[in-house]
Amino acid sequence: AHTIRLKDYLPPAWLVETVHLDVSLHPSETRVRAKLAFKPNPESASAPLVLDGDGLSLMSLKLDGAPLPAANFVASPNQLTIPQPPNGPFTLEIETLVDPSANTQLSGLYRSSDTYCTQCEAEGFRRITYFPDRPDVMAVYTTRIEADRQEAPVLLANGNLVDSGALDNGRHYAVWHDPHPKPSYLFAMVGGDLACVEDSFRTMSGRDVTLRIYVEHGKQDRCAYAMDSLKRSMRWDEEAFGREYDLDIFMIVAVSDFNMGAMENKGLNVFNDKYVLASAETATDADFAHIEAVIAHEYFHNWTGNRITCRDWFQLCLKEGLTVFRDHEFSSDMRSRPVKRISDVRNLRAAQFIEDSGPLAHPVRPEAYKEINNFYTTTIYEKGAEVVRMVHTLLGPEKFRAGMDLYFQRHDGEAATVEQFIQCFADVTGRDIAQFMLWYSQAGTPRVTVSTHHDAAAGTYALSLKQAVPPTPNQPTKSPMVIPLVTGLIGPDGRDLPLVLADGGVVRRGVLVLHEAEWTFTFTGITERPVLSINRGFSAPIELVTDLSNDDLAFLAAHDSDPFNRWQALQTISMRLLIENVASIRAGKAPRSDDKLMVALAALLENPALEPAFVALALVPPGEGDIAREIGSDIDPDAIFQARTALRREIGTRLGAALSTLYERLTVPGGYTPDATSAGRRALRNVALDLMAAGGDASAITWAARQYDAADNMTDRMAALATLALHGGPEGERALADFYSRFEGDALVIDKWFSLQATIPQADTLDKVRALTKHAAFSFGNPNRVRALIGAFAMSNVTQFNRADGAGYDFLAETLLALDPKNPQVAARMATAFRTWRTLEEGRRGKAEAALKRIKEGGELSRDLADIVERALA
Ligand code: DPP
Ligand code: ZN
Repeated sequence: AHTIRLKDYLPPAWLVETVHLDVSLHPSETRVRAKLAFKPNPESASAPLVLDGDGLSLMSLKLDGAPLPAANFVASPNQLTIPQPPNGPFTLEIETLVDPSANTQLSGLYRSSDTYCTQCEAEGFRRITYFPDRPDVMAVYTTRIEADRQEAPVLLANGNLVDSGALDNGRHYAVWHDPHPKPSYLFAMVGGDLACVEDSFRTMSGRDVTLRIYVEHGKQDRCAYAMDSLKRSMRWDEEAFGREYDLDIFMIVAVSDFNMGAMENKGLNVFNDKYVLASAETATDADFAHIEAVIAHEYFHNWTGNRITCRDWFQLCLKEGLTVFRDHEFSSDMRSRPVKRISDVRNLRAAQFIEDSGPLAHPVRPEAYKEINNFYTTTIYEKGAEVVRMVHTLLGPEKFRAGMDLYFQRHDGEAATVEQFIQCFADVTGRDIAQFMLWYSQAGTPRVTVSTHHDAAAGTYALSLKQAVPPTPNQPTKSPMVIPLVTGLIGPDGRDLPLVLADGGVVRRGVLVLHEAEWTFTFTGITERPVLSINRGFSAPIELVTDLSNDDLAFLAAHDSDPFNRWQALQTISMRLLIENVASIRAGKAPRSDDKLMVALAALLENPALEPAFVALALVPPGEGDIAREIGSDIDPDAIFQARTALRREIGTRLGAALSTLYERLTVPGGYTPDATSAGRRALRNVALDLMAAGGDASAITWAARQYDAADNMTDRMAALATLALHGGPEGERALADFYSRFEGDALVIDKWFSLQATIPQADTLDKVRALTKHAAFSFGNPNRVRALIGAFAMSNVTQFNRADGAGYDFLAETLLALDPKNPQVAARMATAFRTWRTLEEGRRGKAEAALKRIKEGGELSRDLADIVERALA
């Protein structure tokens, strides 16, 4: 397929001022009449009119009100060209016919359980009508929808409702007008028989906004948390960024078939129902936290994405990285900041660092793509957010806010670039941005190596830093980056020492900035040997290698004023042990245990000053993927699993008494509430239970069974189920069967049942997963179901997906070939499970490569799947 490059960007030759859509909904023959007012772009040379399409049937075409003779245009399903358009403004009336029921790709106009809905990002609008389907063409939309009143009593589109009424033959219509010019990817419309929950919000300037969440009938009682999250998001954006909502109504529609998490269409967000629906009985604490974060994320897009959009898709991080940063900050303010930061970094390492170290690595702003849908990645989103966080760290909160204010003021209503965004921060500080831009253009995770030297006689402490960015696809060599490292030196009494540089320089807010490939910072007035705490709060998204001893790390775990580094210190000690034990296990030797680690973990359990959610995170050893990344090559997933299991067993047995005390003490009184404090207690209690079971404590199985039966909420029930399924033998079987019959009618809960079974690290799991693909509740047509079963197996069951006999790879290959013709986006996303294949030991590597080649040669692949497979093999 054709490669699209950033350097080839040209402004559009034609702009669209207004779009009038008239859509007559029908299950298989929906008629779309689009009236588009074009005008030449004064900033570009005159050119033919070339409109994008995707699988369209053109029914009629008029220019300035008159049918256009066939000789004057060329139409195919994927393009409409008018070689010689008028010299000035003109209108085009395009009539197309689309089949929503046949749309299994879930891009464009489709049906989800009888509801008509749309998904236009990135390039779905061209599946509805011919259009210059690119984000720098921004128009004012008026949408008239007509439908059978019985089939679709609710008719929604972007903006404000301006008209509605009855028609003949049981049909009716609604007209929506959105006064804010927007790119086509933000268009949305919905038609269906939906229930609605309504609330309102008074904005900072005193305007009342109607808030509505539309869901399937009978699900209204599961919207309360989403609605509350929306109101808190609206308030927070006013307080933290001065941003007010700008229409009279804000609507969210929950649908059950959705490729992404949710979509920020102007005034009409469409959501995957898993990020809306929640009740104590059906959603876990993690689900509640995700709902809060996704509701906030989509709402925040109204300013970072919609009011200011992207000039082209290479700038995707401009809206996504920035909006993720904003939703992380929101959740930090709503919950515990340190706990949020630790969870975010854990996710970053488990997904982005892995992506960044393999064949799918790409810069935060890519320079070329074949299929843009494949670039909605953790690098664009999460690393993109880290880059914005570094701007915040480098500038401090006041200057950061000033830069954001300038960005909103300068670019409101525009389609902007990453340079324009960063320039705003340069302008408020007078700093040069050239080197910082490398974070957008260079892929790969920088590795910073730290060595320290204390000279007691001179009272100096030298901190030597070296950075290197590893090669990534098409980027063999790299330049040094700007790396902000929040740093502290901790004295023997556990307190931070003043940071005074020998050259008289001042360290503001503890931020040391590494600009060079190598640099030494020397501090004075340091008479006693301090312990270094560096990259506090994970101030830069880097791999850090230090010369800290395990005793230093244990000291940090106990004394660091930075909670992130307290957690990190324990992770580092564990990682060192795990890596050593992986090597031992492969050499046929027994893994060793680490008394000091156990003492440090025991101290956590006894420290009442620590938040339970923090302790819960600290008790979980580094994940299998992290350990593999740290080892880097010749990976044996079974040895990693065994080393990690041995450590969990050790924690469970050595700390058993303290864990069982915690389990009994930490019960959460009263009924279930999803607040962070209660959730933290449940998290710690459930981690304790699972570690006791991992330690082989038979009473843990009894407790888990009791907890499973007695739970009044999904968090405790699901945690007990997971412990039973992993360690409980027949108790596990019984509980899984019970869970299914309890929640049979509830698809989102049954997804948890599929996922849990797919992630059990046992030899018969693949057979069970194969059998579950035939289960009545499973469907390849529903992305949530596919991700719950196949995605969980391929992405989260490291040992069974990477079976030594290659059967896990074969299963995924077969499945992807079957899924690709139906839903290429989901197939391509799951194919990224192969992204680490080159790091595997030889036997598995060969089998994974063979499976990838089988996919590649498996027939007519979608552009989405072909792109991932080709890059994985390159
Ligand atoms: N809906 C996706 C998101 O909000 C893509 N824009 O990230
Ligand atoms: Zn987004």
